Amino acid sequence: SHSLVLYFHVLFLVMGEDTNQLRDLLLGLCLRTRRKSFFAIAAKTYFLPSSSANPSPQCDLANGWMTYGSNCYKFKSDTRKSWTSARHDCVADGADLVSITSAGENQFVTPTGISMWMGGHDSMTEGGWEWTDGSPFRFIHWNAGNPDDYYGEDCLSMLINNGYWNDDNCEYKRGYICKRRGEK
Ligand SMILES: [Ca+2]
Ligand SMILES: [Ca+2]
Repeated sequence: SHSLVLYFHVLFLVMGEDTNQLRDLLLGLCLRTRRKSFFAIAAKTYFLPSSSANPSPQCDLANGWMTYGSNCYKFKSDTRKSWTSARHDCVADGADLVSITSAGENQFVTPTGISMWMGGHDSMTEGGWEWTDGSPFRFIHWNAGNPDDYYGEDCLSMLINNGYWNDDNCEYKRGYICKRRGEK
């Protein structure tokens, strides 16, 4: 796979410093192909933690953002998107899909109406779960029997009411939760 690495190295140089764009491209390729290891090599080489830092010190409450701890959250329960489209919408809003790092945070975001997408995925390496915003994947809250990779489920959704997690079909259209860091 030396030629593959060389190919992405050239691509990296061509795209200059826009590593976010390259990371999204690689993530998209991992989601669309079964040959994960093929693209994971390049992805791991250039996959930098994404920057969802919020330069503003407060959450934009007037536009539907909510505050929990030092972060801002927006619940998109009126629209349905695939995991990739949902993530793009969060990124366009200066955020990322939500990451969960504590039981309190999990409880805060637990939906009541419909299942919601979160930022967890194992599309790079099967079973290697990670958050799109680069948070450590330490706190876990799997529903019984999951993750089961049922027909290749690689994207993380949260079940209604109990807040347990399901590895889910990335193409399903669901509501979603965006999060951005609200520190000064
Ligand atoms: Ca999986
Ligand atoms: Ca599952």
